[in-house]
Amino acid sequence: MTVKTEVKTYQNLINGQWVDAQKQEVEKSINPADYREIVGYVPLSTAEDVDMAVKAAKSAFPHWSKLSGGARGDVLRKAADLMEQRVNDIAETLTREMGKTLAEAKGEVMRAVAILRYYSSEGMRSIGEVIPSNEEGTLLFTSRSPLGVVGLITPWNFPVAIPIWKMAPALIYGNTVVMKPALEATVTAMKVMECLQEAGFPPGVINVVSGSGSKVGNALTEHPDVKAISFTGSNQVGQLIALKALERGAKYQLEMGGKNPVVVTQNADLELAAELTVSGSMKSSGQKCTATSRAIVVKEVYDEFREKVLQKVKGIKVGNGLAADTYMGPVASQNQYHNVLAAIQKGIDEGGHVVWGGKPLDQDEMAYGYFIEPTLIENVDPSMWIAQEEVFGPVLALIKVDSLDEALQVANDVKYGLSASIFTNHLNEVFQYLNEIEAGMIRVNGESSGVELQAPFGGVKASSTQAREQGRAAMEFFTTIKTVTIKA
Ligand code: UN1
Repeated sequence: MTVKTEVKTYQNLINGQWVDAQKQEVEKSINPADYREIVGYVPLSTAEDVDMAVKAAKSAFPHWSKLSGGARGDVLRKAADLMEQRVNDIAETLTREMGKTLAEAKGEVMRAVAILRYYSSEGMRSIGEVIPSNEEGTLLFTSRSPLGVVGLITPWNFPVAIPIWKMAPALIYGNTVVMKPALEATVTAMKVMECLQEAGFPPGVINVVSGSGSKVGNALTEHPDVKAISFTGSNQVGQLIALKALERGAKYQLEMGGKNPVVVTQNADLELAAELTVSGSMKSSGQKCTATSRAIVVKEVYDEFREKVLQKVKGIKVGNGLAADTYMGPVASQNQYHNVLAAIQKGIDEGGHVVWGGKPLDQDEMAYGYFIEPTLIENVDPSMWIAQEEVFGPVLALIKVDSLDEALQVANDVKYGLSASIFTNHLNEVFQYLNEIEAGMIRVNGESSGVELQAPFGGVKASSTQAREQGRAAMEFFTTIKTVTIKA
């Protein structure tokens, strides 16, 4: 990789203008595949910047919320077109800033384009129901109203799709937004915002303030004019947001961790199960809240499944995500690098046996990046740290069980409940799994990660709060119900 010399400084978007942070401070965003490369400088904002953005969003709300849903949708559609035209540039920036492969990055940008198109028509769909009244000559119905200014706090692992999947429904239902993208992937998020800004939203409808969670995220969560906070990220931060939001009566929506299982029974297509377990655990270097982190396999097929997974993992090409033959890029940051390696070490210390991987990679072009080998660990007891806690890295724990009953017990014996897969062609096993698994997103003969944008997304237990994202389910969070009675 050549080290780029011309580095751009990005600005916040407030009230329709690109502006520096009040304190003029910036932070560098670096390429995890080659940390000598600075992808851009991004503003380190403070509560003052947040306040300006919230004020702008608040003044933009009366006009934006009164526009017809069709008119709001026109702007979303225009943003989708602009983003589609820039797919290559945005995807390349995403790969350089966060590390995932270019193919995955392009897929993510196109997912965001599809989300914008999906929601662009949402403003013309039904937002209520007529309910028969018990009183004569009376019309009783519900309608949905926007909340006002909403705050969106988004993660670095999907810096294109997640801002859009929060922003598109927030906007189409008539809210105005202030977003704080994750600092590690702000350049990518800003390129997305350029498309939105050029699509022609009235000033103040969309605002972006870049900076740290402790300053910008906090200020947004605590601001009295922010009516709701939608957050995707860690449980630790999510809990703080929930407490603060609850205290001042703001609505909150949290999407947090997962410890997602794949269950494999003796009735599984083992080739398919192995292939999708490996892609579910290793794509994006395992940095998805929906990533597979445990393969729970019945003893009859354990050895055969293990061998198939091992062969596939051995064949994984790790490298710079920009190279066409790379399957797995680096992890996203130095922090991630240390955390993932420490998690692997914990697995080993507790008696786990590394079947493959487990070490950093630093030869040749990987010398200056945060590369870690795809890692398979077995001899994992369900009580071990590595079987309980989210690693958020390319690490798969193999757990051998006696039966589907035991597999379900192990699968459910964690604090999380986001996504879960089963591989089997036996109908009874499918139904037992659907009935008993504690998860929000369930796949039969499919990968645990990946979502369809028109369907509700979210988990149970510590993974999510209950208001779902995406599809029409997003309406629940981004609107409030008005029940209306009209007497003639
Ligand atoms: C996916 O599986 O493609 O932060 C999406 C995350 C999730 C999104 C997963 N909210 O990883």
